[in-house]
Amino acid sequence: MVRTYDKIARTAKHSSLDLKTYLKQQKDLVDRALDLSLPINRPEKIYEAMRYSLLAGGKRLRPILCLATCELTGGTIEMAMPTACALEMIHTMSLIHDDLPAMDNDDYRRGKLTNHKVYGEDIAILAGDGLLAYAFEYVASETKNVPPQQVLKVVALLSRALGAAGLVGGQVIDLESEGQSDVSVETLNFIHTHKTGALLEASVISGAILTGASDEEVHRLSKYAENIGLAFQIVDDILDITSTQEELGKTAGKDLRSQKATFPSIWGLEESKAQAKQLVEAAIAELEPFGDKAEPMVAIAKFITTRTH
Ligand code: GRG
Repeated sequence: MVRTYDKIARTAKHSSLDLKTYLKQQKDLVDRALDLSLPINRPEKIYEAMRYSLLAGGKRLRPILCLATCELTGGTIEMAMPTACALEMIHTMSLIHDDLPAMDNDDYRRGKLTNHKVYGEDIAILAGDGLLAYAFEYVASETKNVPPQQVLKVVALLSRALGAAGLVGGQVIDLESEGQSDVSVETLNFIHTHKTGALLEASVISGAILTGASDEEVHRLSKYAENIGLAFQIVDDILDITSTQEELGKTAGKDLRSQKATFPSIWGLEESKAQAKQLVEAAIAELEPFGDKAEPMVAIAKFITTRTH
């Protein structure tokens, strides 16, 4: 079946790279693909809850990164779209669970009420579980024109990024550190390389793995991801202080109120901004051997420090 997004992909090719236009085009592609990926079925309530959060907006940074590295290493949008969608399903499930009263207890996400505020805690937990399981089904059953061993590698990569070696582990240390006044930079780095960095890294690497990119290419992309992952989190901490709820689409100033250790609480705002800038420069340096083809990846790295939400 020729999916609608294949047709859009062909017309959405970027000529000279204007970051805003590029991000908008890629986001639109991803939004369409996500909408198609999860039709309502029985029991309607759970599909509605899953779609509520999946289609609630968001920057779609993780899928955009996956599509970009697939193209960068010689693949097509079509090859990477199921993985790109799965990354967003996984990210969305982690947001649903993170917002639950037992975790971060938040009422707003992506400018809307959180999933449990609309559907109740029981359904929100299940909506997250449903999205997580479906993400893997979707990669395995919808990826076309990619050798099976490369698809298998992506499945293993995503699983590792999610479990105790990734998101789950980072979240555990984050919960443990709450309310502690003496959290070290090392602990903060551990939390964020796992909680935020692992899935961003999987997003970057998965696009390249689908094309069978060389170890050298994957290594460079992994270093790029490590750097932008940390920069992304530092900026997230800065925005929690400097932005409004309207801009963020979620409760602002929460870190300060819950006395959470953040990069600005340790380094101050200016040093945090300088560190994020340095990390983005280091990320861009890793792309040098890719030449002009890496323009979108350079632009995405720059977006990390200029974003406002
Ligand atoms: C994976 C099984 C499993 C459990 C999840 C809840 C949890 C365990 C981990 C928390 C992970 C988490 C919520 C990390 C925060 C990452 C982060 C910075 C989110 C904001 O990302 P953006 O800015 O958001 O890309 P949008 O809305 O634009 O997508």
